[in-house]
Amino acid sequence: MKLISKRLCPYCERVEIGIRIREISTQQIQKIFPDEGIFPTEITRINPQKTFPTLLMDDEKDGFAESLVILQYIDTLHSTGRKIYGDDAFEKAKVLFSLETNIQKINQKIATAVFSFGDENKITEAINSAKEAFSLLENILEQRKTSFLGGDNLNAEDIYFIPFLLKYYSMCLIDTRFPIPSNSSKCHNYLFSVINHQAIKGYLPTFEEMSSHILRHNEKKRKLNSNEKLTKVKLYKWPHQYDATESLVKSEMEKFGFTVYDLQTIPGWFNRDAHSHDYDEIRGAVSGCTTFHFDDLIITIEPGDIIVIPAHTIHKVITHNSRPFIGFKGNTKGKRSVTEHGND
Ligand SMILES: N[C@@H](CCC(=O)N[C@@H](CS)C(=O)NCC(=O)O)C(=O)O
Repeated sequence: MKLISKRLCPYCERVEIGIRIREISTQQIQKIFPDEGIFPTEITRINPQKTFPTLLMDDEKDGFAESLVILQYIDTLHSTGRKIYGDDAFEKAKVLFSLETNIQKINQKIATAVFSFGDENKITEAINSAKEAFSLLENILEQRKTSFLGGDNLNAEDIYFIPFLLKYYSMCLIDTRFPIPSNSSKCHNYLFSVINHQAIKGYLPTFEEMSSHILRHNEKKRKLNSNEKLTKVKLYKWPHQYDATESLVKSEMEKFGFTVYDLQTIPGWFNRDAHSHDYDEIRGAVSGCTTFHFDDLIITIEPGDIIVIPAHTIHKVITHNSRPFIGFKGNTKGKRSVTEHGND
């Protein structure tokens, strides 16, 4: 069989841990990491959700997905390792019962903290969620008095949330506002036993690898958000059937509620490096043409055009012709301030 996986994916890590505990050989299940983490189109018929992990049968014509379903399936395979859902139907039912109730709840809370990382609007919710998860986990460990949730070894209950727990701890290396259970807590001992377990140590990515992945992921998210801002750059074309003049452009701009403070002439072939302002900026063209270059958007303005650029939007201004450009500048504050961003 083939397990279609993705690096640093907590759902794939669940299956990875399961495979190690069950001692499933690479002949039985071979792990495949498609290039660039792109889901292979030839198997979308098998898993239209296109999620990792997906398990492909030997003939590669059939298969299924969902980490928890795959975990249950590998528990039925013939192999030397311990079962992860227990040895009989009663044990399995108890594990499933615990998963459906306590464990799912703990995982949801840890996952909330992990997935909201980097979003300042969600920081309080994320911190509270983590605290609640640790208090639930502490209670269960206290009641069961075992090293792991099902006894002396990892079972499906631990596997369910360990990948998320490890991601949480790697996040704490980056942002110290997130709570970590105290050294004397059961949660702390639990984590220590988990990271030293033979199915985990050396197999899952290290905290450092995970935290640098989280940082890269956040950087992508931040860029996406700033692109969203770019789509908010607005261009208003001259609405009249007579030519724009200095005073007409100024009064048109003032209709937007901006203070227009500067009539500027820039020479032909002008080239202004990347910069941004901490206020929404308005520009109105009186004569000539110039061009605003945003990360993924280029806008040329001609006489009468008005452009509104949201605060913190990085842009360059380039005149792609030899003629001077005359235009007004304004903002809601009435005074200018600028942040340079060089050529990056
Ligand atoms: N409920 C699914 C969730 C799987 C999932 O969301 N995987 C993520 C990767 S961590 C995914 O495939 N995302 C789409 C993608 O990466 O293209 C499971 O337990 O397997």
